[in-house]
Amino acid sequence: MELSKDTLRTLYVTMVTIRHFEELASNAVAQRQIPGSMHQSAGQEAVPTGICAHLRDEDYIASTHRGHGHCIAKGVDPKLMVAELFGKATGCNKGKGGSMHIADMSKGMLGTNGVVGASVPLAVGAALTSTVNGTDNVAVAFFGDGGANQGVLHESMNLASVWKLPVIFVCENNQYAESTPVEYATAIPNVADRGAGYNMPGVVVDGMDVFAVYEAAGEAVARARAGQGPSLLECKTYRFYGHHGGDDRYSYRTLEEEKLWRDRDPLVLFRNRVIADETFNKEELDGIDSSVEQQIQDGIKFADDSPFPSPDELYTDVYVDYPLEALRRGTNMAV
Ligand SMILES: Cc1ncc(C[n+]2csc(CCOP(=O)(O)OP(=O)(O)O)c2C)c(N)n1
Repeated sequence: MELSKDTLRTLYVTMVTIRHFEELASNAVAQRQIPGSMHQSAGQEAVPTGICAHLRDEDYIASTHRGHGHCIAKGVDPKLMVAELFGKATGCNKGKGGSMHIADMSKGMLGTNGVVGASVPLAVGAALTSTVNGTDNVAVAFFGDGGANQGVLHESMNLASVWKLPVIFVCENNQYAESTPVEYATAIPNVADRGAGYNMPGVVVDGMDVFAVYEAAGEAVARARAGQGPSLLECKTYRFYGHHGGDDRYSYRTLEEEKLWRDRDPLVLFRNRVIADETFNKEELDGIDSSVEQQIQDGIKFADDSPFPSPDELYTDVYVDYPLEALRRGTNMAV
């Protein structure tokens, strides 16, 4: 597939932004000893990047506990995300959400989510909204190989197929659910094969190769927009760090295994390919790298300089302001 230089640049910028965000911003949180666990997605950048490159702001995504990359790829401002991780009032959710409750409705980002598997019914609901409203907006559910074994996933996939909803189920199979290897906990080698059980395409994708993800996602998104129903993509990938910051990953996997996957680092694979075919030279890509790194460093400074939310804010944003009168009348109002 031929991609324009602009599209390639966007893919690279997104992947590099995710990588620097995970390595700089997430580590900055650890250094400031901000409470709460954080799950880095370094190594998995090609997946949200290749998928979200096909999406518009009006399309929806529902994410997981490992969701920074999904947010960035869907267009959430990384500077506001850093402030959110720092718990600052300038954060994209006023500092009240943190890593596992980042949402930005203006970008169709329905939320990172600490409940494993919960992204899936949310995305199906969003896809139903598109159908009911007669739009061609699509919804993407990101979930892990562990999440793939939650019961709600099966109900959701079945209903989405019966109703031909515009949803793309994206399993990011990073080989482990916490410390549990996928082959230990999953009865079949490929989660993608479950698509057959719900009469939808199920495709295994090389999740380290952004070109492969982009191509597979293009077909699934086009199918959903055309009203032909859902698809399941299983992107085989790897997280380069532990389950969360405090995880001793070598208690359940080896350095040698890690090296095999790091040799297929999605950023390096991308660079090698576009340099070899002379679309970019090394200096151009290095330039993108340093400007993105600077952007994240600026975001960290912005977050450091921002105030914490005022104690007066403690009880705001707890419940949505729903027009009670409408509820009494039984009107189904959007909130
Ligand atoms: C419903 C539920 N069960 C258990 C947990 C605890 N938990 C948090 S992350 C995780 C592993 C998830 O693995 P996977 O879905 O493969 O995602 P990954 O961490 O690999 O990105 C578990 C079991 C949870 N948060 N929610």
